[in-house]
Amino acid sequence: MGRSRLPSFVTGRPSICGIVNITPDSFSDGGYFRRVPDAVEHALQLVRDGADILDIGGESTRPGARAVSVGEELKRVLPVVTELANRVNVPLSVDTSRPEVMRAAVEAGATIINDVRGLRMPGALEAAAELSVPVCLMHTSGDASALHAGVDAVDVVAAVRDSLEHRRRECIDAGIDSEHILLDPGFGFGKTVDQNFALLDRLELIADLGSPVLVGLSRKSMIGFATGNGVHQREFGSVVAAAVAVQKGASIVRVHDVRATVEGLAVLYAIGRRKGKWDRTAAAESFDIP
Ligand code: 8Y7
Repeated sequence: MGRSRLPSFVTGRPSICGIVNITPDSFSDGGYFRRVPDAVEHALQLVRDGADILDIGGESTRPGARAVSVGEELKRVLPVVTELANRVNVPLSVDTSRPEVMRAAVEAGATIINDVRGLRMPGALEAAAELSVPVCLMHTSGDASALHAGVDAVDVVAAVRDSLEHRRRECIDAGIDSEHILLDPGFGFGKTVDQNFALLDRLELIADLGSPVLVGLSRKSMIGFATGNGVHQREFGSVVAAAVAVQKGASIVRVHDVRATVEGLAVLYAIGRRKGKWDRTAAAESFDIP
C-alpha cells in the first residue's frame, strides 16, 4: 500500500501523530502493548481514530528507564514497522536514536526519523543524512546519555530556541536537507514544570525559527501537575495542551489519545478554515468532521 497521506509539513495543515510504544516499561502504556501483534492492533486502532502519522518506538526514554540493546530495539521495532507499512497508508515515524535502527526501519518502510537525542549518538547524523528522510530534532539539555539533565537558564525559551537553531545548522552542514528538519522543544526532558509551561506559552518563538514544530505534551507530568490527575486521567488536559500548541504554530502533535485530539483540534480547524488557514485534516476527512 502506498503512503498517500502527506505529512502536515508538506500540506501546511497541523497533523496528529499517534504514539505506538513497544516497550514493557514505557511510563504510560507500560506493559500493555509489549507484544508485536498487540502493538500492530493498537496502531491500526489509532489510524481508525484518525491519526495522520504513527510514531513507533522500542526504547523507553522515561527518567531511569533501563537501557535496551540495539538487538532488542530492532526486534521490537522492525516487525511492527514492516507490518504497518503493508497495512496502513499513513507515514510511519521511527522513534530511535540509533543509526542501525534508523537504517533498518527506513528500509522496512518508515519515512520519518524521530530522535529525542537530536542525532547525537555516534553515526546517527551520518545515517540520517544518507537516508534522506524528514528528521525531528528534539531539544534536550544534556548530551546523548543525559536526556534529563536540567536546563539552567534565566530564559528557558530563548535557551531552547538558540539550541535548536544551532543544532539545525549543524545538521544542515552535515548534509541533511533543510526542508527535512522538524524542531521540537522537548517538553518534559530536563525541564521544570514552570519551564515547560513557559515553553508552551511562548511556542511561537520556536515556530518562528521557520522549521515545522512537533510537540509531545500528551499525558506528561506537566499535565498531571495542572490537573492533579494520574497518567491515565490526563486526556482532557492533554487535548487542551495540544490545541494551545497548534494555535501557537505547532505543525504536528504527538499524542496517545488520538480520537480525543481529533475532536478537540476539529474545533480549531473550524475556526482556522474560516480564515483560509487550514485545509481539512486527513483525520477530519476520515471521520467526516466538517
Ligand atoms: C517526545 C518524544 C517522547 C517528545 C518527540 C512520552 C519519543 C515520552 N516524548 N519525541 N518521545 N517529542 N519528538 O511521554 O516530546 O511520550 S517519549
